[in-house]
Amino acid sequence: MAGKDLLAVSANTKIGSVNKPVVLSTWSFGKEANAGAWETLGKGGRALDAVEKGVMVAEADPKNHSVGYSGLPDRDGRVTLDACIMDENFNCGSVMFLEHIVHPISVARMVMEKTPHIQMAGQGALAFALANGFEKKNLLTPEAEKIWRDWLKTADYAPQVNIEEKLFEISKDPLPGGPDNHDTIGMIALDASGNLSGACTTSGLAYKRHGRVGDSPIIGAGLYVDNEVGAATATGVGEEVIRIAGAHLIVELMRQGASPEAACKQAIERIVRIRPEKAKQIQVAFLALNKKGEYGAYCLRQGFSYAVRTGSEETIYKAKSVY
Ligand code: SD4
Repeated sequence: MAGKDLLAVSANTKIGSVNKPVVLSTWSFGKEANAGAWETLGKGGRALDAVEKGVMVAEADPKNHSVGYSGLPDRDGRVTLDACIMDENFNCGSVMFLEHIVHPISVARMVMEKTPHIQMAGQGALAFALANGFEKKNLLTPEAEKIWRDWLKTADYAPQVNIEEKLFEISKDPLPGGPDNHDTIGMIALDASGNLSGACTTSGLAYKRHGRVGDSPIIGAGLYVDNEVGAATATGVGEEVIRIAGAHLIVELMRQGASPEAACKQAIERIVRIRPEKAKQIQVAFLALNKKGEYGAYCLRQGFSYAVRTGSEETIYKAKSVY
């Protein structure tokens, strides 16, 4: 990432008028995804279309080993994907534990629009996708497979009480590409009509147990949108996000008057309060946007950045952190 556009602040200040359209995404790779979203938002298009198109950029990127195609696999070598999407009318759709599909976000949207359901998982979700024209593809690229095979050399498959602790210690077990290349993309947007939507998509924690599902496809945890109030999304260790229903919590805090950054901070502080020891060892980050187009973020550990696009301006911010 270019150092010059990495600002050590984490909230905009345009209060009193609505800052729209605007789109923000987790991590610095969100910059390319925002550009994808801007093709829709910049023309006055709908936030829902923008966030779907935007995160598809990350899902298809072979250099991104944490989302979609070329995501790092679970410990059995299987790439399993989680994604969800939510619009301005509380419509939402989700897929989890989905294999072989490059764009899980579009399957999630199809669940939302073509079924009476919200969540679909595993083989059933795959069958639904294939029946609706999605193509089956091997998502494990040679590069991701090599990274996994290198991990296997030291991986301990024997069941242990604290094996998850070991896997979650991001700082001790950095993934290739550095600290900005290991996580979910969550994207939230406010369109020219003043409507909010969001999308969240991931291959989840690398080397997770086969069948593990994180926060990213859980409405209210990895993503939540209330068009009267705002939207929030999450990245990091999903178990801790689910435990506090993170994205929903942040939206409710904004409803009570908190700024986006203050709401994210309170959610992070709740994680610290309920799991103080674990909180020191993992990363969780939240990103929020309110109805006025104000945005902000907060994270547990230093190192979380996020990308914001407003008009022709594209900025990568570094979020404030507890540790
Ligand atoms: C998850 N929040 O599955 C997602 C992404 C992740 O390290 O694994 N981040 O928990």
